[in-house]
Amino acid sequence: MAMILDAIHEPADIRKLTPDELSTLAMEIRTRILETVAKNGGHLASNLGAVELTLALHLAFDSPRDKIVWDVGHQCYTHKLLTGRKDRFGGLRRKGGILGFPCREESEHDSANTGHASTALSTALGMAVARDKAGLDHHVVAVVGDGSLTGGLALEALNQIGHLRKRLIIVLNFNEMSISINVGAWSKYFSYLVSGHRYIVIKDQAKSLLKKVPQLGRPVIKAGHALEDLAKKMLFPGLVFTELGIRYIGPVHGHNIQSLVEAFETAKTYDGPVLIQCVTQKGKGYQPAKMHPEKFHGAGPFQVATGEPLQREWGPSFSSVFGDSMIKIAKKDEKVLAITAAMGEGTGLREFSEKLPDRFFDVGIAEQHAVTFASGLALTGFKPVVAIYSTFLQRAYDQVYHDVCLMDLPVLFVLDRAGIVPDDGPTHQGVNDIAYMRHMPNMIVMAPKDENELQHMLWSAISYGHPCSVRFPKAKGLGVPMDESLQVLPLGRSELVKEGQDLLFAVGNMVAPALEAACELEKAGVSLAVVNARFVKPLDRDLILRFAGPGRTVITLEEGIVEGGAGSAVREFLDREGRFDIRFLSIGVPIGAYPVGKSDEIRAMVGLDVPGIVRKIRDFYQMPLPPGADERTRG
Ligand SMILES: Cc1ncc(C[n+]2csc(CCOP(=O)(O)OP(=O)(O)O)c2C)c(N)n1
Repeated sequence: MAMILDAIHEPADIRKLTPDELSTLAMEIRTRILETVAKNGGHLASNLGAVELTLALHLAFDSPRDKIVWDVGHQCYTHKLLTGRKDRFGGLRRKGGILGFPCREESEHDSANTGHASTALSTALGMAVARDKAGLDHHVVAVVGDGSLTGGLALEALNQIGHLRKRLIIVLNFNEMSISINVGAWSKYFSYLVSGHRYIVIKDQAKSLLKKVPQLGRPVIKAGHALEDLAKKMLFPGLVFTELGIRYIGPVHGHNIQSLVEAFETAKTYDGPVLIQCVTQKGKGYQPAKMHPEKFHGAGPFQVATGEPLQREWGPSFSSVFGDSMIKIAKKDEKVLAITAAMGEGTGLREFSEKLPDRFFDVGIAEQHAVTFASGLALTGFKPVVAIYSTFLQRAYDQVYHDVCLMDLPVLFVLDRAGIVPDDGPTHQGVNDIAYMRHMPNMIVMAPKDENELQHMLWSAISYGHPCSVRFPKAKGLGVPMDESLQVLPLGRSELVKEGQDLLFAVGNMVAPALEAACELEKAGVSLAVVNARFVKPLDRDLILRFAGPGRTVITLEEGIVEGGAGSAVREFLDREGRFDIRFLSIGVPIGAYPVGKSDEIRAMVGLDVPGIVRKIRDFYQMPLPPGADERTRG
């Protein structure tokens, strides 16, 4: 059957449609998103909630002339379908396919590459200032969720937006959710604006009051922004945005295309910043996602009929081992508290939050605040555990340095999604944390080789009494037996996993492939001792020196960037010790090589799978390839 979506090649095509056709198109888009995400995984609930909003944006604005800036960008699937990427949509988040986030290399309609939250307002303001400097007149529209508006960066932008008063349109996609229920005073305020009886009633009263003024009447209500503003100001002295210098329109029904377009058209007439609060529902149109928006925020493949995941997870993930260990640890030490920045579910802390609600803090999408909040707790005797994905903690670099490490405070940073991250593309790769953590003063940097070691590392970190970081990948554990009781690992001591002549010093999840590679290389006459580093800082100096005799080879292996990473740490140490007569190879992720795909596909692409590691080491030893070797092992 012919679909309306088939005839949509660019945003202008939707402007020819009747209201009924637009409603049908919205349904078709929902079906396309649902079917694709059910196969490939992705951000389902947010995208289902933003279909009408995106259609209305492309009806009211003229992209790419007008700039639409998506915050996070996880809700951009409809935008991708409308802007010439419908035929590539089946390859969403797949190797060689299109990204699940805006990407300038894909389309001129994507005005910025994004993936991290709370950036849109700053980017949009920069664009508005640049537009005015160039004497141009297009619109700049930032689309931001109520979750992302809790981020400090967004609030900093609001501060300058209210100050500069540039012509800028902020579309607030309000659904009362971040990934889980949105938290905090902001979120309460938005809810008040929408459902607060007082607002609706007073707004209606204001309108009828205005209508009753004989000289003014209905036309003036539409045109008389100034008067309405005056009335609003008188009636709503607490209207935060208006008082900041940003006009407020709303609340608008976020699934009614006509209401949305009307609001956007009104906003276009303003000569200054304006915020439109659009009320949407996450998961709209698909019952399982509506019922469990947090489960379908970022979902793996699932059955459309039931919403049940296609791949059953066998065995615990590192995240769930972290969550379970935290409950154990909190029972042993009452000073331990858990902090997350809007990622309670993803970091495995949900059960902790239910069992120990008084010891759990979700601060919203506010990584910087999470760290300094932890600092305050640590300064007064608590032992906070800050669980943040590796890529998102980048944002709090200075807080880790200034508020925790310089004061040598006992804060534990638990970096989930460290190393190669599947599906989400460059913005989500967790490859920088070893480099950004190891030069922090007083910081202990650790990575477990398996899930059993993870629980001991967490407990050790609590016992050391210094800033610590523990990193692990988005992956299931190796299925090793779990010890009942928690042990404190000797600080700065590595573990020799396999004897050998030269040293292969592997970090965290690279220990298992290192062992496999070493066994493979053994057959080719290369004898490598495999060491589980455990600590990138402090390094196990004695062990490294044992292998660093003249003419010997030291190889490091980590799932992080080479520059500044664990390999750099070992190399710098050997240099300081004057061991210049060794051969040294550092294997890691090349900077900027962050393709999209499954973790194993990305590892193969950057040479961090077993054949890739074997190839690199064999090349290093300049050994000829054995006959019939896997093609991928050729240089
Ligand atoms: C700095 C940062 N922290 C955390 C995340 C993970 N994250 C992605 S979307 C999201 C929730 C966003 O909520 P909101 O902006 O309200 O959008 P919604 O999905 O509700 O439409 C979070 C926490 C991120 N992308 N960036």
